[in-house]
Amino acid sequence: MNHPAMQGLDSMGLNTPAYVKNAKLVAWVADMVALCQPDDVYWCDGSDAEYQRLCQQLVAAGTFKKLNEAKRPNSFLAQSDPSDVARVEDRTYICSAKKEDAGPTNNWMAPAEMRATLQPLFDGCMRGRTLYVVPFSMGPLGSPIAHIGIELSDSPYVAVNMKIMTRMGRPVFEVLGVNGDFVPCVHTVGAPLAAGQADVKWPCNKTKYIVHYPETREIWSYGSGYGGNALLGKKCFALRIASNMGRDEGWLAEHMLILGVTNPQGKKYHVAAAFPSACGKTNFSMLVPPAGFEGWKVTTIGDDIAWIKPAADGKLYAINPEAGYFGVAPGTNTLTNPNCMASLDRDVIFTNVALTDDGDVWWEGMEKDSGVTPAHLIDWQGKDWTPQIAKETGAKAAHPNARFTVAATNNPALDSAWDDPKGVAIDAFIFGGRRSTTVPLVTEARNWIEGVYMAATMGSETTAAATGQAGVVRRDPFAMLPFMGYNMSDYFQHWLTLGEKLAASGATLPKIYTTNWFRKGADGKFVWPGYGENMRVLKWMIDRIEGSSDISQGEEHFTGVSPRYEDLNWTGLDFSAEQFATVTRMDTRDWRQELALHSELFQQLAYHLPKELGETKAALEQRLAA
Ligand code: SAT
Ligand code: MN
Repeated sequence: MNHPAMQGLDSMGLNTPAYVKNAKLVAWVADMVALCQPDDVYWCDGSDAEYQRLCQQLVAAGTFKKLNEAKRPNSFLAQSDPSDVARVEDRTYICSAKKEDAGPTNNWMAPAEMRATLQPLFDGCMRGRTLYVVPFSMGPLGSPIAHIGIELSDSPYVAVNMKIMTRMGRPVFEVLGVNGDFVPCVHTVGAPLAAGQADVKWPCNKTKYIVHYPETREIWSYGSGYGGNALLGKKCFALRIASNMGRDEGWLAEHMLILGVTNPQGKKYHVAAAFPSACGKTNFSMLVPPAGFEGWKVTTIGDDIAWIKPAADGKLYAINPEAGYFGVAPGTNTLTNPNCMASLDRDVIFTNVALTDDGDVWWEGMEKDSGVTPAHLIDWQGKDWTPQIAKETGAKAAHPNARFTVAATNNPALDSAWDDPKGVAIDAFIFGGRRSTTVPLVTEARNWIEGVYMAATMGSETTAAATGQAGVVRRDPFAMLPFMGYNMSDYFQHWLTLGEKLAASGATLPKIYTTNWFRKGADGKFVWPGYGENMRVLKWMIDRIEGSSDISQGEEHFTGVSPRYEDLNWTGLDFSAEQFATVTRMDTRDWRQELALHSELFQQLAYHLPKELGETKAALEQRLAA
């Protein structure tokens, strides 16, 4: 190795620890240091002492507020720049060599052109700051399903969040060894400091780029310090880059929670469920079975991302590549998600929630727990907030996309196999959109191809998890629209091919369901109670998987099989047949419009669209006409 980095590490100020032996890694860090010109380089070891030190440093810098130790031990609040509060989909790029390989749903720029664009932005971008080398494993260290990434970031906020969200620290270098491979992830807030210039609480840049080079498996992120824009193990690696790895290697990287559900006889099932951002994946993954479901238990393997690989036994095994939850705070309370609230008792980083006068946190929805709204708060923008101000101006105390970062091990409902390198065998997939009309509570696909069709054509109303207008219906295939790392139609084909292979091996394929918890009544209010009550739907799915129960029949209609009122267990819930009809009704006129939107989607995705999907649509249209 003739790279300057290997000749005079110390003279270049890389501070490389002696235990780091990977020449490719050191050479890359040297290159990035030369480009970004940080004042210092710090290699994270992932220790608790380091976490505490960095948090103290963030407190001193004004980025973190230490919360009241008696009320919320070992917890901090960050309030971001008001312009940096969510993922920026219009600034997110898949820079494959060929435009067709990024596909019509992604922003694309030729790699050389993007590199030329980013070069001047990254040149000196970390001046006056420390570059943190953040080694992390997505998935249990050393698991055959896991992969390693190294994030270089000038944000200590990123370093401490990555400590919670991933297996981060020194053991990663051991797995990496001398020749091991890693996904290089470079992140900067894009706010270099001149000599003597004071820093701001939340440095970021108006210009933002979230860039992926799928062929070389690189991630470059510029200008944002928030969530999925900056914690590059999450959406950038575990979904956009990993979807490319999965296509090449025959596995799936999905925007799915993973849960275990155990029946009163002790039999356990595993379900992976895809919902768009901020549609309740965390809540579903921590579901507490309601009255009428005594003896049932739901346990969490993951709340956001699943890596799923076929094994020799013909089953699909899933791991959660993450180690923590970056969940939406507003709306979370002991009624909607008691396990989550218990997880948040201590050791949490909160971002963009409100601060109470006694040094604790608050967000909209918490009043349902205590019955009262605090008389005074500091809102997420650092301004005074009172119920009166909220009434007059509509100001929210917490940003609608305010988040908590917390370790999975804080979750009282954590599954005993959550960290198992083998993963868990999946019995069913669920795809759930947020739709106020048209789509019924739950439908089982008749077969794998129809299931892929349902997932591919899923629509959903947008949420605050992305900047832009919330509440607009858009097609969100597999809940992967913002996270797909290659051409969407090739991804549909990947799912079809996987199903074909599994079927050919004689395996029983997981069943595929679609759900919609979000149908509204004439009064504009949600009809289905959701949250824990979703257990009623989950149990019906398990009845269907078992195929033995006498209430498992359901009723076939033109898109699949749905339960009749009498097929669900209603013990403990007052929900009338009429209300049930409101959330399950299939209106022919609505569905004609819906299928027209599927046609529109298929036109957009025409390049490489699998012919099976067109055929399935034609069959649907025929059944609808009949
Ligand atoms: O900001 S994140 O991308 O991590 C959250 C989300 O959109 O699901
Ligand atoms: Mn998500």
